[in-house]
Amino acid sequence: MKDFIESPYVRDMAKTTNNLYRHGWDERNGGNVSLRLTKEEVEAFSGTDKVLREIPIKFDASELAGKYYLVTGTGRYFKNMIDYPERDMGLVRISDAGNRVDLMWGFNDGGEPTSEFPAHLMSHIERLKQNPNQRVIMHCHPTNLVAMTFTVPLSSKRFSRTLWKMHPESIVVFPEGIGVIPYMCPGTNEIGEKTAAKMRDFRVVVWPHHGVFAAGDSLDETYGLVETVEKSALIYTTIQQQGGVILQSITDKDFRDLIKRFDLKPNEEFLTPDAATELVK
Ligand code: 2HA
Ligand code: ZN
Repeated sequence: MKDFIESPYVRDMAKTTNNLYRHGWDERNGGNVSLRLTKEEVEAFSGTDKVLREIPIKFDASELAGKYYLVTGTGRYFKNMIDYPERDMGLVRISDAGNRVDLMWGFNDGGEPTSEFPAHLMSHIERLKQNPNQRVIMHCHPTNLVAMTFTVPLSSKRFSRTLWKMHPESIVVFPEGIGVIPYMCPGTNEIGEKTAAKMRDFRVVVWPHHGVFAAGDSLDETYGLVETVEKSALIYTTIQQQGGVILQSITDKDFRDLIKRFDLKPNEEFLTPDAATELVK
């Protein structure tokens, strides 16, 4: 039996956090990721069968009792995670009472889960209700999307339609659109609650002037979702640098063609243009 450090989960987490760093979306200790694993997946590797430490959490996670999460550590740099996985990430199991986690592997210098862990767990609860295959919550700071939160009105519809119009891939990859919450203090249960509420309808929730929370079935898929959102935000930013005058764009008729071609179930409310949310007048 291989040790947990040799599992594909640790390797994929190390690779993903490294990609997030190299993309410039997770400077210093910015960003955090959690990946749900099943009991069977954990038990297929050695070194995960005893509780190393009990770590209290400031949120009632009893709905997730017994579930396992591989999660990045508070204060850890994504730049380093690939070299020090056993120090900078940990495998935790939610206790039956939901008020602490059992550390099963990792955080070997005394570390603890990310400061955004309550927001992750609240989002996991909501995404599991929508789709039991959802396993990943990813928080990062994609530059162009964050920049847009200073210049574009903070409306989910406005952001969604603007990004959809930047590239045909956008409506294909996030047909439900993206959610935007007001600016709030990070690391609090309040921002976690607001984020999770939006996760009912969206896999991507924008934190204005800060970053994004994204959900998905796998690390690769969640990363790809953020990549697609950020690519559209980069195109938007580049348009502004070219003078900002839009002469032509992807139209609502083009959306209809994409919906038909890719058999999409888009957010109907966001499909209807209204004056307040239009990019191209
Ligand atoms: O983990 O990005 O929002 C560091 C952060 C907090
Ligand atoms: Zn952050």
